[in-house]
Amino acid sequence: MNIGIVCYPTFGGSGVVATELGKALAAKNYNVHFISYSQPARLDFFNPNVFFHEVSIYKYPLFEYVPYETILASKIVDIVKQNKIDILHVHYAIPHASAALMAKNILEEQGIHVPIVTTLHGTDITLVGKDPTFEPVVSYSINHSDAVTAVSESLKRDTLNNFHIQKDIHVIPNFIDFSRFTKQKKEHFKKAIAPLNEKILVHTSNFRKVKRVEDVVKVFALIADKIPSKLLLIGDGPERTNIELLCRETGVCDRITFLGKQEQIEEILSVCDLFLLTSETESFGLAALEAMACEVPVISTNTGGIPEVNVEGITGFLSDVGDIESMAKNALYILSDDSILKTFKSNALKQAQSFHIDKILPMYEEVYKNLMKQS
Ligand code: GMT
Repeated sequence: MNIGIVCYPTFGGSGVVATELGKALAAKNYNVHFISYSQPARLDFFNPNVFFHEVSIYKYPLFEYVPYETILASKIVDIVKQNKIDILHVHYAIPHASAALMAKNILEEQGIHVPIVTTLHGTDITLVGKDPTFEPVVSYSINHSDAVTAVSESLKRDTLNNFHIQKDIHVIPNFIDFSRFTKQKKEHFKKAIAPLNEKILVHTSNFRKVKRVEDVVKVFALIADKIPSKLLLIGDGPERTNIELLCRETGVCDRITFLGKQEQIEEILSVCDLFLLTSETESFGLAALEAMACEVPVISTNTGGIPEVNVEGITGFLSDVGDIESMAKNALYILSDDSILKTFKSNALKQAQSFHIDKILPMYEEVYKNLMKQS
């Protein structure tokens, strides 16, 4: 089967899920054609079943804003025809689902039928998509996709609450490829980061406002006041400067390291003791799941789909958004006793195993096969 995957190429979130899904499908002998405006971050290897098609941005003086959706739709038409694409799977509704629908209609007129699967990831529904600027197009795109999936029960509920939906939404959770995300022996990393055997806390994100990274720093300041510890901040984004200023103000700058964007995140997670996720909204929290796969328990907010991943009192703890004291108290409970920490670490791994790619991939295959039967 030939599958087209339309996604963002960026680190984290929907782009990572799309890329990992494509890689896994290619390993099962599907031909996978990625369509994006640049090479997805984790698509940095050779596989004879994987193809990448770049959407080249056409610049013209009249276009203050390049009409990306139109360019993407035209590219999809071309790729579907040239590569006999059987299924087009788009990740993140805006503008991928509407561009795919436009392409589908054009192809239909030429006698080519290509079913569209739209996977909703989070901010395409919760933050950006429900804004009146996008809502009618997002509602239309969901209703006219041939199949729709959401990465958590919570995201499905949000979609039904915020949009006028007549379509069935299948929940297919995000997944972990354990051949990559597994605890590795990296003692030299640990020694370099925490030479006095301090506890190592970590946060990874795109440093957008929705992540409330300032809360990570505030929680860490309360923890560092009580036990020797270090904080690694991985990623980059618009809030980075504000976070750096806050680090200085709170006086914990010397114990915080900004690592920027990291490719081999699993190597760093392997030496960490606790993951902090303080988001305002989070449809799933893939970053937390990746940490758990590397045996790192999670202190998080209880928003969106996070409770479907992080289990209260088992793999970590969940607090209300902004409740810094509660998050710090829970973190100290886990970190203060090595036997408690060990239990949480092993629980985190066990819970992550329920999201093993081998369990989740067949759910997507089932969706594809049902659509093929109907075609
Ligand atoms: O905002 C982000 O974190 C990126 C965003 C995306 O769609 O690119 O991530 C969303 O999708 C991820 C993969 O399904 C989920 O794990 C994240 O929870 C979700 N982010 C939010 O809901 C804020």
